[in-house]
Amino acid sequence: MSPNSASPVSLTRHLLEEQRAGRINADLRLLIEVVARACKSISIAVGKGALGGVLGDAGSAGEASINIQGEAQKKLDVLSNEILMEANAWGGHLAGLASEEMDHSVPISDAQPRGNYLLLFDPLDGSSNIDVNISVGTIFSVLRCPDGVGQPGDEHYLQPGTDQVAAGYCTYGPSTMLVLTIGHGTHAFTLDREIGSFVLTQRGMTIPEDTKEFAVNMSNQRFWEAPMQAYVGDLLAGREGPRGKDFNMRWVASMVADVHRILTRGGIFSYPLDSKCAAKGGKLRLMYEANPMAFLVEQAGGAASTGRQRMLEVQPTGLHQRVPVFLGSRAEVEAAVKYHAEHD
Ligand code: AHM
Ligand code: MG
Repeated sequence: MSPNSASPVSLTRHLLEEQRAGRINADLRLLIEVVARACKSISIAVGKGALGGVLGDAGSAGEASINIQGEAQKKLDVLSNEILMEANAWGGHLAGLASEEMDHSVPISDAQPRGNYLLLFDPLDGSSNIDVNISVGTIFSVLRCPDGVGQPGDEHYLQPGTDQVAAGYCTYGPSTMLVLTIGHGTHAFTLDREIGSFVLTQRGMTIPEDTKEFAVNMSNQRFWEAPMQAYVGDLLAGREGPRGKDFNMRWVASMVADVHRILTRGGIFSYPLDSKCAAKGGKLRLMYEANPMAFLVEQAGGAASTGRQRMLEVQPTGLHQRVPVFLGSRAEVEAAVKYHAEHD
């Protein structure tokens, strides 16, 4: 097929065009290609399901394997982490990597090809859904390694989300899709399984400003803070309540799938502070989940907040720090933030 404008645009061509336009350098382009390749491998492993012998918990002799988050790991959590680590450690574009599944970041050793970026990832988000064949995903974020740092430690990753140079996720659902931003819009690519490449299927995703759909785990309602109680109470009151419209609710319990729906048709996603997770600061992780999603959502015209602060401006204090999350349609996120301001 001739490379004219009507032919499908592969991820490779899209990134080369971004490089030619001066929006990305060759190193970052190649780093994203390596991440995308690793996601293809994860997609294959996830897609095999029970036939691949990869379902169920990791660990042996009845002993569950527990990660740094205190959560039992699935076999596919471990496998996905290994795939991303192996592909990227030798990619030549990184100074270090950090994963939701590992206690500390890993610097690229002198024996390996080295670059200037830091990669953070949640290798398989929503992994409680694996065994029931519901969408899961990989989330990633790219930062610059600070100048003059040879072997980056955990502290060098503690940069606010505004410093991200790229972020994205790959969703393993009915189709495998990669959604990416390098700070110039949010674009979606669908994996063409026959030719094995990601093809641009939505340029410039745009989240509708208003919505009638919210996503939250309602079973936590009694543990929420007062502003969240008031906000959701008014959503549930529907057209007779102060919001004056009926709201619908959706909750996949896979952040990637919930955020993908919101990027596609609008909505608000929230995982607020509750008395169960208050000591940890929230449920979702700032560096591996909230910041990359906030970057993607803002680049699609939406908003992302902790309820009290713009997500991307939070100064991280720990690699595995947790935060409350509200993101999606701009006007709805602003409404949720207003409830917090009024109740504080
Ligand atoms: P994980 O990284 O351990 O998979 O946890 C994150 C997931 C998100 O994908 C999802 O939004 C949330 O946890 C669901 O939480 P809950 O089971 O409390 O509804
Ligand atoms: Mg996760």
